Amino acid sequence: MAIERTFSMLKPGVVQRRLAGEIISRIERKGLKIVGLKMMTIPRGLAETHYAEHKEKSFFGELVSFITSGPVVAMVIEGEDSIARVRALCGATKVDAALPGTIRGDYAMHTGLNIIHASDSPDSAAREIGLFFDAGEIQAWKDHNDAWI
Ligand code: D4T
Repeated sequence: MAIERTFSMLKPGVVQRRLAGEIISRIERKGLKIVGLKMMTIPRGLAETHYAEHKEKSFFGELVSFITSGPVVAMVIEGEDSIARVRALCGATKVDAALPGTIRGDYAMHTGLNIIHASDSPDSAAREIGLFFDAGEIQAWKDHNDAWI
């Protein structure tokens, strides 16, 4: 398995619900490394670029309005097979399919407000990290827990 970097984002509502720490803890406890972290309010243009693949979908307008409606917490997460592993921690996109024990399964009631985003492929991860982070905002740090996790 390769060491990968992936992009994840706690969507609007997580900060308001005081859940940011709890959810970030789940990512850390898994053994993944946070190498980039910032709170931001996403400008409309960036939201439209980020979700460009959904431009023709009926929910696109609501999606962009929601994602720009309040602060998000953007993260770059590093670790073995991290793209698939962060997606697994998040659970299914549709909240009816998101199992208890996953972040969406435990904290979300509506698919349109499904609480967390995570890149779904190496290409998306590279693209999304580049959209949200400058190279200087990402910290490479040595993990001395490697032997234990
Ligand atoms: P994000 O991008 O939020 O991590 O979601 P996923 O990668 O898991 O899923 P996605 O791109 O298919 O959906 C993007 C975003 O749109 C919302 N959505 C999705 C919605 O409101 N209704 C829908 O039917 C679907 C499929 C939720 C996530």
